[in-house]
Amino acid sequence: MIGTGFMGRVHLEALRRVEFVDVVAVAGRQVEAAKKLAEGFGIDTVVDDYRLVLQDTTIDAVHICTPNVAHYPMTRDALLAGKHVLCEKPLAISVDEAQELVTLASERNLRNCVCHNLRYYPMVQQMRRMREDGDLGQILVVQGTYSQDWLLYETDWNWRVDAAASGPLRAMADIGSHWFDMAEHVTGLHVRSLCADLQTYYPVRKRPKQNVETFAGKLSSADSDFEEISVSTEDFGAVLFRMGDKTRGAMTASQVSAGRKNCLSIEIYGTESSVSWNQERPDELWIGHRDTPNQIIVKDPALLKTGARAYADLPGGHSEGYDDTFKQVFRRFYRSIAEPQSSVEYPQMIDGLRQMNILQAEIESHRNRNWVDV
Ligand code: SOE
Repeated sequence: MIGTGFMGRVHLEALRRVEFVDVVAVAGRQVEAAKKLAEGFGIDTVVDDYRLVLQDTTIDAVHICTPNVAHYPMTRDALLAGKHVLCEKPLAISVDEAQELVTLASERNLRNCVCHNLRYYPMVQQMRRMREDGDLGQILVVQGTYSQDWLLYETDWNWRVDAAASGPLRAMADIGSHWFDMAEHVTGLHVRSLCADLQTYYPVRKRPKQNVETFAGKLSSADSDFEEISVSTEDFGAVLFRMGDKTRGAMTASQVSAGRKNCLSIEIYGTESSVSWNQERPDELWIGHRDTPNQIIVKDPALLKTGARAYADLPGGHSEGYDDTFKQVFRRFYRSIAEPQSSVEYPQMIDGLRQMNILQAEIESHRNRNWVDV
């Protein structure tokens, strides 16, 4: 495990639920935090420099849960050391970095995953299987949002705000990439062109003197000492886009939407029927019809299509949520390491490269105020 923040802990907890996988080392620059995390999970090896464990031949794979700017160098070092790599999204901070990682992983025939885990809520897989079976017909419209409120105040801070750690984009890279990955995964279509409008509401934020973990700023005391920091990354983005031949869409990504805690919402309208799903009510799926009553399915394996049922471990009425999606990805990632011929049922670095292409187009479109091909 490389990285000991919010996502490092989420990965460690999910890994403990995957059969036949043991975590044997934790790497983190804040050694005390790394030691505390490792101790809690009974992990013996703790290092402050991840390169110290890459030469350990007993280690098959590494998870990279560090700020975005570190994804490329760490993934590259791990692939060069012959490790399979599961890297948090976004894969990198530029198309060139992402392309190099895709090529390297392919040349060395190493399993590689970008953690777009939100695909693996059971009802998201139900939407995908419905589309594959033709239940939606031809996709006409895709729309939605990924909205949060944890960076609403000028005193809210996290490494994601700082371009030096996050890369040039924030809301669009951090959560917009989840939304577009899901839209492409569920529809089976690719974004072909887009027009983006980004907004930074606080060009100066007040950074608390002490480190603030992801989402933890909401609990910090209001009178902490602050220092004023210039911010170039966006709080909000709106994107018009074209998918496939005639599918059209619109989405927003926001980290300043009061009351939306972690709300990915997607609506897909086809010529036969439509579906709508919201991450804050993950066990429900709305199905829209023109000539018959609309439906709401509540997650129950008995009601799901066979392909979606594989992502529901619990019976109807037993909720499966955010943490469970990581278990579903990791189970399939490690199965593909143990059984190299098994099918790859998780997002790979080629998918991460696609998201970098979309992000690069968003930067260009916003800067030139025009449509850009992806
Ligand atoms: C913060 O926006 C964040 O932790 C993202 O970085 C994760 O990818 C998302 O799953 C939840 O919110």
